[in-house]
Amino acid sequence: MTTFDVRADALDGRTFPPGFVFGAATAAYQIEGSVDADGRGPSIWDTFSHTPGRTFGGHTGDVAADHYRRFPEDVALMADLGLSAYRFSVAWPRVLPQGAGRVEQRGLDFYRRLVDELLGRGVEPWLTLYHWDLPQALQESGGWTDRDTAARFADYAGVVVAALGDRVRHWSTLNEPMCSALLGHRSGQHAPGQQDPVAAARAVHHLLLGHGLAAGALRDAGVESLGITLNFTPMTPASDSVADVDAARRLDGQQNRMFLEPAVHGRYPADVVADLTAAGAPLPVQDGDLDVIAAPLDWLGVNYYFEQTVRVGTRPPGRPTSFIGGEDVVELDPEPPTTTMGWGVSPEAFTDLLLWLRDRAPGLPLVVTENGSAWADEVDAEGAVHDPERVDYLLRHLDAMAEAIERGADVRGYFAWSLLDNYEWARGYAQRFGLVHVDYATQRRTVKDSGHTYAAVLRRHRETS
Ligand code: IFM
Repeated sequence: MTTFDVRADALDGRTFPPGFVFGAATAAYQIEGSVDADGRGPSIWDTFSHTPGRTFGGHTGDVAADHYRRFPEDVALMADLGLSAYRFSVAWPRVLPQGAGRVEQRGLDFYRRLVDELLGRGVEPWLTLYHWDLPQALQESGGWTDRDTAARFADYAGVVVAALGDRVRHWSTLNEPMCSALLGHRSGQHAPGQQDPVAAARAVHHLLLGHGLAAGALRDAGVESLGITLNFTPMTPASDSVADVDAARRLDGQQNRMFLEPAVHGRYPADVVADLTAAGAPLPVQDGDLDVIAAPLDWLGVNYYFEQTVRVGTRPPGRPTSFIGGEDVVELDPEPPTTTMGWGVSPEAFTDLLLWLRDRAPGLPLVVTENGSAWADEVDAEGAVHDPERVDYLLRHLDAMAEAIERGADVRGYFAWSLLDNYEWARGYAQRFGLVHVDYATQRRTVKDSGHTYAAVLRRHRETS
């Protein structure tokens, strides 16, 4: 038995349902590089990352993990790890360089080659249409604040499904619309870097409308496994004071329920509607929109990293809130250990979240589409990457998920974030989330201890199910 098998034994007594999908996830702008290749147009992330002062060290996704050119090597790594699935995103500006109109066949061909490589290696592709890289041309006409962008997204979905629908079974519309809308338009930490509550509320609704319209296009093309990925952060009040409890309610409303409830139940939560209206940033809902947004789903993608404790108070200078009307709410620093992102480690909250979703979205299968942690990894003199903190995080979260499954949460899959170290948006390359280390100077890949441990867990699952 290897060291990694021994560590995987930490899950002893836990089994996962037969057919459970174990994979890893990435996103286009975070790994591909080759931003000028084969007719790709610029995205809002090219613009943002090239704007001085926006990202850590001025880092951009220009080269990233060079996956655009190295994808066969990366797919071989996935197969070696024993992954049954790979979640990736398609870059809209590779397919439609101007966001609409002319289709760039070379962009589609790249994803067809990637998908064929995956299928050839027995790795099931899980495709996400939008992981934050809006074509810059659409931003010029308002981006997600413009209702028309939702229709353009549906057109793009139709183009991609026409090209890849014969070989990709699992489709997701959006990744984490909360981040696109609120980090992109309220706190300005993400592209397009706006700090405008009215724009943020408009982006929320148009992203969700785009999801619903794209879901329709995918269904029309015969897609039978369709989801949306939302990022959930459980919000805990720092005290039982009325003000702190209300602060947690408000942030929970915008972080979690504002996206879940329309997508699953076709309604915005009444308290969130009231909060946004009171803040002068109403959701621009038109007749019939919520029916479109509530397009039937086959699964809900769940991204979970940490829980957050909040209280009312004065925010630290230079830390704009991500929430509309959240200027009086402070996010507390978590107890150690914290990841290099500054996030806490709370597997129990993961179990609770999955059980909460079991009750909030009854009958809807859940797929954990992201879960992972960033630590300061280094390749040692023997060429190994020992990342005990990530091994611990991984095993404790798998255990927490198994606990939720035993208690009735219908979880069908788990994708580790991330396959590779990659471009962590505004935090640049300083944050390493990969199961596989990337040396950005040489692009050399090294499987970390966590990658070996995950492979051992997957081996055991195959042997016991
Ligand atoms: O890297 C991101 C990913 O793009 C979206 N979900 C969270 C990850 C870690 O921050």
